Amino acid sequence: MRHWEKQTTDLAHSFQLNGYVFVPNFVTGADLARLTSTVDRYLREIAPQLPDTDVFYEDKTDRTTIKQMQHMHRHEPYFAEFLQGRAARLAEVLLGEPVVPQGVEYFNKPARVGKPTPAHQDGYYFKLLPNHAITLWLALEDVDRENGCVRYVQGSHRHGLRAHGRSGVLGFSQGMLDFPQPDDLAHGVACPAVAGDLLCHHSLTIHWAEGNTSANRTRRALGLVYYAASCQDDVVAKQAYHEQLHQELRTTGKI
Ligand SMILES: O=C(O)CCC(=O)C(=O)O
Repeated sequence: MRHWEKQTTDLAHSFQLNGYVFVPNFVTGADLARLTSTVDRYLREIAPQLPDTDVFYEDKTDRTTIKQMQHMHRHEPYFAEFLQGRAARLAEVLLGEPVVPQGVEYFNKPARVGKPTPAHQDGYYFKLLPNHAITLWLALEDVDRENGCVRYVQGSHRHGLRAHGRSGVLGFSQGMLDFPQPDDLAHGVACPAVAGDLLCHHSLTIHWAEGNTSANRTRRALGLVYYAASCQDDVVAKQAYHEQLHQELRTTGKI
C-alpha cells in the first residue's frame, strides 16, 4: 500500500476544507522514470505530428518552446492507462463519488519565455452542474517560485464561480476579471514540488502561476482531469460561453 492510500480520510478532509491537497511522492522510482521517458518520447515522436488544437507553442517559430499539449491519452496508450489507474482512485476519494476520466494534458513553462498562467477556475471551462470536478497536477521535475509553481487561493472553491473573460494567453484563453481581490492574496499559497509530487485541485479553486524567470530550467507537469459522475453538462452556461466567444471574435474582427 502506498503512503497516500493510508491517509485517504485526511486527504479528503483537507481537500474539502482547502479546495486543494498536496500528495508527495505520488509517482516514484522506476514508475517515475518510465513516466518521464514516455513524456520525452511523446515530445520527440508524437508532438510534431499533432494538430494545432492539441499542441501550443510559447513561440510558434521555435518548436522547442512547447507550452501545452492536450488529449495525450488519445495518442499514447500509456497515458490512457495512467488516467484510469490509481490516479482515478485518488480522484474518487477526493470528490467523494465515482468519477469519469476526461483527459491528460501537458503544462510546460520553457525557461525565460514561459508566461504566467492567468488566475482561473477550471470549472469555468468545464461548464458542469454541479461544478464538481478535479484536476490532478503532477510535477515532472522540480518546480518552485523561480520557474513558476502553481498557486492556490485556499478555500476559494467554497465561493462559487467568479467572472472570467478573454486573457489573451494561448492555452488559457479565459482568466478571472476581478483577480486579485485583497482576500485572494491573503489566502494565496505557493506550492513548490519535486518530480513525482501531485497537487489536486477542485474545479472551483482559484489558481494561477507566475512565468518562468529561470535561465535554463523548464517547468513540466501533467494534468489529469476527472468529472464527478453525478455532473451533467450545464447547457445554458455552454451556450452563453459560445455566444460570448462569438461576440468577442466579431468585436476583434476575427470573423
Ligand atoms: O500549470 C499551470 O501553470 C496551470 C495548470 C492549470 O491551470 C491546471 O492544472 O488546471
